[in-house]
Amino acid sequence: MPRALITGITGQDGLYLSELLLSKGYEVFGLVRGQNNPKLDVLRRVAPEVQVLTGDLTDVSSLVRILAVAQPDEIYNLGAVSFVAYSWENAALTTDVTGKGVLNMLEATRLYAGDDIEKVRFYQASSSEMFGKVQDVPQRESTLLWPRSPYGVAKVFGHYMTINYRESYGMHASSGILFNHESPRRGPEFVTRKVTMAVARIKLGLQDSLTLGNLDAKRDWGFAGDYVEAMWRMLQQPVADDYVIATGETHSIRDLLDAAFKAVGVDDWARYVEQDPRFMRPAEVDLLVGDASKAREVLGWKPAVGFDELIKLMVEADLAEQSALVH
Ligand code: NAP
Ligand code: G4F
Repeated sequence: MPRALITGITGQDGLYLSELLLSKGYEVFGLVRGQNNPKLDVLRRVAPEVQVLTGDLTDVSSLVRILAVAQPDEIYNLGAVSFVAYSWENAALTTDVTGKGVLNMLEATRLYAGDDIEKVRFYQASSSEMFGKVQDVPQRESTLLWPRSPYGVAKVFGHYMTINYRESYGMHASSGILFNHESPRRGPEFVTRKVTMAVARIKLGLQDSLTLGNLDAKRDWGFAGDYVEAMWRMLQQPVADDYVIATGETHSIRDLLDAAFKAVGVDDWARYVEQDPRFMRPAEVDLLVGDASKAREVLGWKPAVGFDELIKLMVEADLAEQSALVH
């Protein structure tokens, strides 16, 4: 039975990846932060077979201890401060967790592997946010990185450190440069879920309006369930490498509003939506759209869920969740 360790297991991707690995017969260990993590209940409900180990990406000794217990064949480093807007207000924390946390995990992995570096495979959750002020359209693995947020800068550090461990020590370390991916498990602070929750609540008469920031930014949005499959495929390759994972389609926040309100039969959403500078960012990433042809050719990966279907399924999940709360 292969053994996997996932950091960030209580997050959106950690939950989907746990389900995927368990369905493939893996023994799954998850690093969980904090003495009473409120998201642990969801993990226990979704994937009760996961073995929980307590630690923190900023605490190297906890990582060394966890690796000694889990003895993993594969490590998926998904843990991060992942909300871009928050990263300006908490730049040092974001640097410590999202940036230096990757180095901590790589170094703990190197110590764990000892003389047998081939015994373990490492996945780093890199991000399309690293492209920032984009230098190519669409963005691919070779596109120059130009991050626009403390989060993006921290991800660039982790990305290059992962490449450095591959080149310096021969570690099987791969980075997935994942474009935005969403689901009903997405945190409510991210724009897709903020919109689908609000639309569901407006439909149910629980809320009157929705306040957003920049409506013109464009993102390449896919379904998280499809994207964790790509992570796993990367670690099954004979040689480690970096891959863009994306749908190749881009949509604005306005398109997102069209799709979400359409799912509840509303064509004219303008009367429900307000804008507030509070939700604008000091520096915006205007346009993301990825070219995932390398992943398609080498990994045989392609997304199954399209944009309209994704937003509809998120609205439907939020309608069910919000109605259950009131009834
Ligand atoms: P998420 O839902 O925000 O989950 C982040 C996870 O990181 C949570 O489990 C969180 O645990 C954990 N974490 C935070 N601080 C930690 C620390 N100090 N030590 C250990 N764990 C810590 O993020 P996601 O959407 O699943 O994304 C997974 C990864 O992919 C992240 O690295 C993210 O930056 C990256 N990524 C995401 C996307 C996307 O569109 N979703 C795209 C590209 C890259 P708590 O329960 O303790 O908060
Ligand atoms: O949903 P978002 O907060 O996601 P963002 O910043 O693109 O980051 C996500 O994707 C990255 C991959 O590219 C990940 F690495 C990262 O961890 C995270 O998962 O914002 C999307 C867009 C932005 O342009 C933002 O300015 O939506 C715009 N937006 C407009 N109004 C808003 C809002 N975003 C949020 N969160 N809230 C608003 O009210």
